[in-house]
Amino acid sequence: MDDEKKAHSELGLPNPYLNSLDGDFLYHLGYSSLEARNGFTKDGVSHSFQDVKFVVMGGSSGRMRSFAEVIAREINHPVQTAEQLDIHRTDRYAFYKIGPVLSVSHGMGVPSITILLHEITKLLSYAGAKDAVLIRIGTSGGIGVPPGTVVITDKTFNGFLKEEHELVVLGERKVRPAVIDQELARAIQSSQSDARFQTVLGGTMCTDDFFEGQPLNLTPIDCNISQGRVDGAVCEHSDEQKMDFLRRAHSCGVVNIEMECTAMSSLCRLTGYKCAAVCVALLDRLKGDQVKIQEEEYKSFGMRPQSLVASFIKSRLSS
Ligand code: R2B
Ligand code: URA
Repeated sequence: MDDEKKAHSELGLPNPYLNSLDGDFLYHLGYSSLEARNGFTKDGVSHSFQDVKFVVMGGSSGRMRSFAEVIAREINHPVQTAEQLDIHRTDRYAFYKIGPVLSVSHGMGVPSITILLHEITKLLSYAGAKDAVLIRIGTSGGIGVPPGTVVITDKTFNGFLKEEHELVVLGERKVRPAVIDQELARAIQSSQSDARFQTVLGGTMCTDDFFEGQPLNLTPIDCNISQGRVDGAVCEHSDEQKMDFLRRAHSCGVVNIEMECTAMSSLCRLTGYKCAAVCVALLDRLKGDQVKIQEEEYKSFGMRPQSLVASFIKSRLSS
């Protein structure tokens, strides 16, 4: 189907085939379109997705369990324990509902977050929660920023340093714009209440691999060095090439590297949801590749995006 002629479904999502589905089962979440529309029951209590205003996503299930409790405290939710807030139906993604906030894990990398984004945006649309915002809280490798800095993404780049997301559909390469909401990024930065850490607005590069590069039929020298690590099980580029690439990325405005942001920004642009990425830098990649961080520091760094996003949600809910 031609991009320009693409019809929207009655839901407002850019897929006309959704109109003819006789019920839609969101297989990886374990909820149906009927439950998204009408609500569901847990422990004898009725819940609805219609009131969802924020979907906070992060790679690990533990982080999203922690965030469920953090946000419950911040917004004085009547239920405060993760066990009671837990609404997961499958083992694929951790899933908590804290009033108007969903706390969901997305796993590692573009394929994993993409599946979640398709299902969660359908869930929100079936429920009529069309103005919900999606925020990824995560970890990343910094470029030219000290470890512990929280980066709020204002541009999302792929491994070619383009503000695009590439995918292969029906045997052909498809390129979609990967742009992110500036106003939301600035609003998150200005809601910081804990002054014990630095935040920066900056570019985030999304890669399909933590170590070498993306699994495309290109040599790394074609500039697609991606995270460019030289400490993977395989490495076919030199440390000098890595440093050249990281410096080039930095000169394009990239201040951190992670593995999901272009998929999120491009899919959210198409589905009409605003999104943001708030990731702490665990290391400065200009100084090395190994993530050698003490457990206590890792935990405290990991809490920073949670604290910032909790302040943002609290301020939005009280305004
Ligand atoms: C950041 O950290 C993970 C890899 O360690 C990945 O999910 C990401 O984006
Ligand atoms: N996550 C990444 O994707 N890269 C890093 O260097 C650290 C965390």
